Amino acid sequence: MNVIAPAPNLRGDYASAAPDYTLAQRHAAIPERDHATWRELHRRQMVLFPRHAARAYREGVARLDCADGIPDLARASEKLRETGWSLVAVPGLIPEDAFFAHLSARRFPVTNWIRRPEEMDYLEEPDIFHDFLGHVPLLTNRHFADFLQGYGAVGEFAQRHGAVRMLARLYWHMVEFGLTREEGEVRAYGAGILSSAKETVHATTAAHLRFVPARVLRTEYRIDDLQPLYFVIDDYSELFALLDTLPKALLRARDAEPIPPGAILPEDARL
Ligand code: HBI
Ligand code: FE
Repeated sequence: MNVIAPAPNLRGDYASAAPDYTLAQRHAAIPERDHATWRELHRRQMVLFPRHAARAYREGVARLDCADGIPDLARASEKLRETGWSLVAVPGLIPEDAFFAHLSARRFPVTNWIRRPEEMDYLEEPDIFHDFLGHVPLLTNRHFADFLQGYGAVGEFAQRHGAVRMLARLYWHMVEFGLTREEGEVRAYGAGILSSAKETVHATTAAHLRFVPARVLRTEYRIDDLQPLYFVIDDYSELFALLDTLPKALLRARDAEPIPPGAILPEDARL
């Protein structure tokens, strides 16, 4: 109880959260107008997915079957049994150590509130639409699900070695804004892309670079605009495979010069 918000301007109910920042979702108490906001956001994104979203993501969305309103997190967790993940409700952004601890225990923190109707196109904090429709579908994919747990487990190392920033870049460029290639077509799987109508259309037509882990760990990002540049994998197993060498790669990235957002280097492989 009496947990402190990670930043004073966050809108979630941090006072009701447990020390691990979880709280009860209270699904039955969600007002109808919030379900209506969900349905409209969901409908708008579904139209874009056949053309822009990766296959594994679309399969996950179908599995979750959540067009009718804000999902009940306990019931949705049952659909993640195969990959061993469960969903927990949180008030919003939580401190890094708590976030990493949840991921390394295969618990995905989902914000328990949804945006206001005037924020359909953009809001600064993640809400349940971003957290759930953006992130949860890929938790049905074994390689991605294993990668995300491993990402969380490396968090403690990163904190001890002053490399959280580099680790956060990996999350940003791959978990939030990652793309993959399917039969020669670039498709989105990142949550920041697929929870935003504008970014969904932009991402598949913007500048693309082949995913190179060391490059991504050095690449800074902006949080207030469409991304100028995206990194493309061929398979989710590439993310899992990089975990073994991630601690060393974080230290190298920490000691290297950062690359500004959108910069293209002579050695970069454009797609
Ligand atoms: N908390 N709820 C929530 N969601 C996030 O994506 C999140 C967070 N806290 C910290 C954080 N992300 C990042 O700083 C880490 O990925 C590094
Ligand atoms: Fe996110």
